[in-house]
Amino acid sequence: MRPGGDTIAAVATALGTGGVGIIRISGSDAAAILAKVIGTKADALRDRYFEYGHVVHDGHRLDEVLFVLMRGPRSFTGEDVAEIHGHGGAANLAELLRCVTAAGARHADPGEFTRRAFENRRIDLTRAEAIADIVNASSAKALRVAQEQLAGSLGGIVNTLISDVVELTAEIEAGIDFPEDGLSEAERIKQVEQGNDAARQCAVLASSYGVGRVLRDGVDVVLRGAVNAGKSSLFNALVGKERSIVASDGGTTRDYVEAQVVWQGLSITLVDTAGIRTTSARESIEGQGIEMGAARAAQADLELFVIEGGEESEMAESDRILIVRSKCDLLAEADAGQGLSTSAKSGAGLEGLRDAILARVTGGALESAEGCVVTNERQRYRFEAANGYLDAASKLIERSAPAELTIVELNAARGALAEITGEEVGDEMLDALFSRFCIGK
Ligand SMILES: Nc1nc2c(ncn2[C@@H]2O[C@H](COP(=O)(O)OP(=O)(O)OP(=O)(O)O)[C@@H](O)[C@H]2O)c(=O)[nH]1
Ligand SMILES: [Mg+2]
Repeated sequence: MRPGGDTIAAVATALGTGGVGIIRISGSDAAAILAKVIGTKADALRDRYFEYGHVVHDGHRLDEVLFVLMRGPRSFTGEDVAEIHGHGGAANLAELLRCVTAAGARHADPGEFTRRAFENRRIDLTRAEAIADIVNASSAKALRVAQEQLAGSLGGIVNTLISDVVELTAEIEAGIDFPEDGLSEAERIKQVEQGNDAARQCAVLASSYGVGRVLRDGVDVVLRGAVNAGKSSLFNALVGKERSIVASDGGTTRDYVEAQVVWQGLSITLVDTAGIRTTSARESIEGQGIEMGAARAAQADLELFVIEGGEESEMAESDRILIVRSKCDLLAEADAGQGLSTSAKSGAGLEGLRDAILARVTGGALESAEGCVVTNERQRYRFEAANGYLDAASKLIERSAPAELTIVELNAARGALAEITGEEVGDEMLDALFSRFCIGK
């Protein structure tokens, strides 16, 4: 904790043109710096009052602004926080920020405001991470999960788990202090169940990361297949506009083409790639395109392998490969081959394809993920670790092992959980975590 650390400032709004842009200042000199740039006295500034004025530098009016001072500890960072709402636009905000730093503030590091909020115990780590997720949310579902986490849903669950573990530890410690009381069989079974129950909750949360990651980051879905298979036509039909060039001669798509869609609130990046065929050296541009497509497909969450209806697929369907038959409108009778039949021309099968893609990338868990889900790997690893320790503790209780051994496991579980909320966490981890934030957050 470092309340009253030096005073930091940054542009808090997105850079670019906009009606209004905000400079945020936090630290013990926030009031003095605000007063200086506005041309007033610090004790004339009222707490939590939105006021009108001008930022003046060297007797020269820089901008007409609204400003507010929020005295700590009832502020976002827990310190004195000032905001100057000027006109948007990168040049104007850069001038205002220069004026604020000339008055004594230092440029904030990425995520430094949120880090101060965490260090001054205004928010726990799950809520700090939720702020970054809200800012970066690219779909409605990602936003909802992040908003729930900001509201404290995950932090609340972790705190309940921690108290359960602490309670179980206390019971077991009592057994060491008063061995003569002994532990009845029923009590022992109850303790095993408590341990198992907490372990199970940790396992469920850890595995929710599969859906959480998809909700937060969206997924990449790549269309691949032989030249002329109808990939670009299918891509355009799924995107809903003529984004990729379609032509009857093979080798039309060279570079890969990307487009973002949002289906059922989930962000999906569709990627069209160059058709696969053996190319001679003369056609090496196409060869490079094919290689780029293969590399892009290797990073994707799901590959749609497109084959023309009626043809045999040389590719086997798997967890990350979905076989899609194109041009089914050209077939006289329904195609009973492997994969989903579609037609970019008639639109047949497209709805089914969308559903199949969503089912694949979410493991069918999209709807059940309405509650609390884990959205980052850091949290997942800690829940997995806690699950392991709790499982070990339960097994020790079950076979009446010495209480000291069980307590070691329970303490480790509590430690792993406390790292999720940030109660027990090292500076290195905080540095890594907050450096991923953008400046001004
Ligand atoms: N009848 C019919 N023709 C289609 C359909 N989809 C694509 N085609 C035709 O098939 C040809 C190739 O389509 P593209 O979408 O360019 O195929 P591609 O797989 O992207 O081809 P490359 O980029 O060259 O590998 C074009 O002449 C399209 O009009 C469809 O659903 N029905
Ligand atoms: Mg193409």
